[in-house]
Amino acid sequence: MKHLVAGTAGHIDHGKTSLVKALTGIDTDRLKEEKARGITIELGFAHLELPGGVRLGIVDVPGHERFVRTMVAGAGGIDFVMLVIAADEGVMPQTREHLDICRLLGVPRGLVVLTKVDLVEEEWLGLVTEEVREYLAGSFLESAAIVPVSSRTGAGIDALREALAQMSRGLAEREPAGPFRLPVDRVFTMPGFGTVVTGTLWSGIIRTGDAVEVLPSGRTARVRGIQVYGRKEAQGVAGQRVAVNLQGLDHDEVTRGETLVPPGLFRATRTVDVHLDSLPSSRDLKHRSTVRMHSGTAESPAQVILPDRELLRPGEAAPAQLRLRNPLLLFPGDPFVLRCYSPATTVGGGRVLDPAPPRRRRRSEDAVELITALDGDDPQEKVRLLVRESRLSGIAASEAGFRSGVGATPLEQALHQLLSRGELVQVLKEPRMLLTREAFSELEEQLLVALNSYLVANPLREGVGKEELKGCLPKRSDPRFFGAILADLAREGKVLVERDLVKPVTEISAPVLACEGVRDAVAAALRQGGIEPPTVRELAEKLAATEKSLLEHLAVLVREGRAVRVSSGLYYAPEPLNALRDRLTEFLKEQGEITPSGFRDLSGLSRKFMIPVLEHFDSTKVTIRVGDVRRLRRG
Ligand SMILES: Nc1nc2c(ncn2[C@@H]2O[C@H](COP(=O)(O)OP(=O)(O)O)[C@@H](O)[C@H]2O)c(=O)[nH]1
Ligand SMILES: [Mg+2]
Repeated sequence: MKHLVAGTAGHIDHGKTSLVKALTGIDTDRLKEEKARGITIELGFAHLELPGGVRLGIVDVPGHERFVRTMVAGAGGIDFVMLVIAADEGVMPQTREHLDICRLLGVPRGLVVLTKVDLVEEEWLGLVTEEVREYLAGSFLESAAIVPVSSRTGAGIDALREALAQMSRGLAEREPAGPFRLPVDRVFTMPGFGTVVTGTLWSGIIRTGDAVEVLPSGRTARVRGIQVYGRKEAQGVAGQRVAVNLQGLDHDEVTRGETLVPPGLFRATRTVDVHLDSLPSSRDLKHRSTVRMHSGTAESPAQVILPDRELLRPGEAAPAQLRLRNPLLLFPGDPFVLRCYSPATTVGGGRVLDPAPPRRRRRSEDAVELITALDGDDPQEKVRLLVRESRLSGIAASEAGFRSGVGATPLEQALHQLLSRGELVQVLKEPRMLLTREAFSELEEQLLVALNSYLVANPLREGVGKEELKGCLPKRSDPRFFGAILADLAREGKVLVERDLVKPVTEISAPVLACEGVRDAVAAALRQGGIEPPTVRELAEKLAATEKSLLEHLAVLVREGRAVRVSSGLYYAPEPLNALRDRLTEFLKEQGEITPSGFRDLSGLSRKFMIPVLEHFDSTKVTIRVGDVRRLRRG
């Protein structure tokens, strides 16, 4: 059995509800007020079986201009439209508006039913048919069948049933792919059962026992039972009209406009990027104007942001951002309609391109490029530009899929290409986070700068702790990116990672060398030490630095003539060392030679200093060692 859903459309009193009754035997005007006033206020639902194994659900919509919003709710999700035009009146305002809405909602096909033919002459019928044909020229119903009927006499109803069967044969059932999605169009309570919601299932399969989340409210419930066209079923499938009995939810806790989805997968949004078509019959739509957005069974006041112009003229199309007062659950590709407040007319509509874009600067070329790509059909370009827009924050692969509407398989293919070409970098596995190569390099750069600045500020350290460096990532970036960035820096030989410490590799001491303050401190410590200065090890302890970095500082001080290397671990300030030399040469001039213990007495140095100093004077050719004594070396 093939399941399809058709919707009625057309001006009030043109005979839509009567037609549905003539076709199905079901009176869809159930409300007391509807009976009393003879008009449709709420959506009505009926169904019939057509030859060829088709079960056709019919959504009967109100034609009154005050209830266009209800019509929009009913027209969402239909497979084709029956445009009802009374033969005695012809095309009227809501005939036009409903046809516009169907076009904007992307209803793909339909047929036209000329009703009340019992009220007109044969000749008049010919004229009206011609008028209707002319009116439809250029629209998606241009070559649709026009079927004359009378619901009163039953004339033409069989022919209509045949036309419906033929149309249905040419239409494919919806693929029940993806998670289920049921925009609620009615809520009521059934004595003994509790809350029941109905709707046209847009995608997936909903089963008895399923957990559901109601969005945007976020309430959860469980499916206690399902009916499809009045019959109990274990499941409802995309394209069917279903009634779902919900457990754990009062009837006032869910309303029309909300959507049932599996829990935890989706979120409602207040900002959407869209492709916006303005109706040729509408008026100028200004940047920042407030309209009403209708999509599925939901609606919200919305502000229109035009990123690349001030004004959308009738008949033009443009990228736009809609800022919604109420959060709605929207998906890429969802059709929508925009209506003005006063007069309450339909001004345009289009398709959702990105259900969760950031707010951005207007006139951003990048943004327009992204929206345009999302409007196209190149999954790779969509993904690439979404990742580019995420800049240093990166974007999860699943989010790129959600925002672009690119399905799982094409998404994988696109990612595979982009990653293997190196245009994108995966920085995290779970969730799978993506950055562009440029953003990744920028983060690497920022870490290197942070590392260097740290070493300038802490000149006696030779590296930065990992945790400390991680904290240097920009706030927009996820600290969890750190691992991938550091690994890449190490792989490229830009840093050395030693256990918990990250060190620069090349020109290791450039920032350290630049630091005058540290060297001043070292030079001062040596001067203060006089003839018994702190050793390198002691200096390192005192200044909380590594010996390695101190040796770098000392090497510079030696070059600058501010320190003298006496042994590998001992440096002197020049003045006290020169004083020692002077005293020694004076002594040797008078005495000729000196023993180590003699030098100890002369200088007052302890053994620890005395030997290296004596050896230093030997190597600098002040003295010459002869056996156990030193003599002046004569140049
Ligand atoms: N003579 C005649 N009257 C009709 C026909 N179809 C509907 N009507 C009448 O037109 C009025 C409006 O019909 P209804 O189905 O409620 O129109 P809707 O507003 O489009 O749903 C009612 O009084 C109907 O009885 C028809 O085929 N022939
Ligand atoms: Mg009606």
